[in-house]
Amino acid sequence: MTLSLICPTKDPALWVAAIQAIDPKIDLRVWPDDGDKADVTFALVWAQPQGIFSQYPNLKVISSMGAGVDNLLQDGSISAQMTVVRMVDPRLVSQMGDYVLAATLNHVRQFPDYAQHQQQQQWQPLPPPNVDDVTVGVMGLGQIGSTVATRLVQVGFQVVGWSRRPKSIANVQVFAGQQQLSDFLAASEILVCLLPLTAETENILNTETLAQLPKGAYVINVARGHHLVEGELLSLLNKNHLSGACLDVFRQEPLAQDHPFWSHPKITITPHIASLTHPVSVAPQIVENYRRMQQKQPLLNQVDIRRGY
Ligand code: NDP
Ligand code: OXD
Repeated sequence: MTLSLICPTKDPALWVAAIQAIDPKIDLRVWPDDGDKADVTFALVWAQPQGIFSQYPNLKVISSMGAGVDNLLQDGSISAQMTVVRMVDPRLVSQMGDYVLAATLNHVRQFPDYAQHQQQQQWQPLPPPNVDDVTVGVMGLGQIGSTVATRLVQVGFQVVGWSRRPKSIANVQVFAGQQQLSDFLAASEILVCLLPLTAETENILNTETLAQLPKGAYVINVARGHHLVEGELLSLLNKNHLSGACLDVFRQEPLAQDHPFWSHPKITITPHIASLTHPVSVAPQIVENYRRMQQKQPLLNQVDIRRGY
């Protein structure tokens, strides 16, 4: 039994070291030099070449190196004998909370306005808003979204959330399903997207939904670029229905050199760094799943392939 790392866009060295530090006996190989593909039963993957899994006749477990599995699940070579699992990393969740708090407070305390005033050497105090007068809407209340919502509550924001199924989170008003989406949007003065990318959520941030946000709303997309219809966001910003956006993810990454987002005065962009899986933090769950696979036990953090997350 062999574990192969298939991650052409990541440096595998830290992952290999983190796994070996827990269990040096695991036969660990790195694609493309992973020897006889028939030995490989467990693949740890990120941005794998599409179609690659058909080369591995005995592959049982495909473990995403990240939380999102949208790219992975598009791979037509995942067969019925393979189980897909993903990372649930407390460190990644906490980093995402930091990012969303930074973006919300940066907007609420008008730092972009003061940056412009500074350039013009303008001493111009603006009325300081209170966080408890601002409602933040979190779309997606899973491992990450529910914790982010709680962090926002702790800072003092009013918080509403939206998920597929109803749920209870202290001090968060939760809306569920398509039938409650409009009420959720109408309440969200700052919208944070933390949905997985699925057939149902692709393009969910579009004219129809964004226009239902209150006038002057601010949009933070930290989920996936394909949630957002970029031209429709630009149009609502240019018409002043939206006051700004903070975007960490894009339909095409890296963002094209001539993309209008680079220079738009109301858009802040970061290069898909809102939070990153940390190999040392997730190595125990990888090794645990490898052991469970060997002992034919249920795996941790399984993905429902049909549901798409
Ligand atoms: P989870 O799978 O734990 O949670 C997903 C949430 O979205 C659940 O609350 C689910 O509802 C809800 N949801 C799914 N589909 C729908 C739908 N059609 N309508 C309404 N709600 C829906 O995901 P995570 O919290 O772990 O991660 C979320 C995403 O964050 C990842 O998929 C990834 O794309 C992104 N991400 C981005 C990073 C970055 O650096 N920018 C880093 C890490 C993740 P329910 O609870 O009812 O099932
Ligand atoms: C992830 C990501 O899904 O980094 O983990 O986007």
